[in-house]
Amino acid sequence: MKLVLAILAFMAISSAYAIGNSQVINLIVTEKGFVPSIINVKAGTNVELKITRKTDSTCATEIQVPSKKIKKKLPLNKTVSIEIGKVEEGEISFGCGMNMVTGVIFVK
Ligand SMILES: [Cu+2]
Repeated sequence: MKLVLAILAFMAISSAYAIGNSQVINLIVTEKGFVPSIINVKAGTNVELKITRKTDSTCATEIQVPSKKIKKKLPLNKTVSIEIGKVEEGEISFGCGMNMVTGVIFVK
């Protein structure tokens, strides 16, 4: 029982979880920007971002992942899904439309 509770607590805290060979990262946009803004994932997995913008007090009303040529609008309080695809070791940066609010995915 204690173990189950520990696992549930871990799942609640962790913003990243793995399903087979893919990883889903839940992000929110707040006044502070992308939360979390630093993300760690495992190389060789398929990465999907699920982003929910929670505030209008941000210029991050869209997200772009320049290295993947991805750009998507982030409507308020709607979860937007972005398939990054299979990732290799390195860094993938993302940001708002003007790249002022940013974040990084570290792939190890
Ligand atoms: Cu911006």
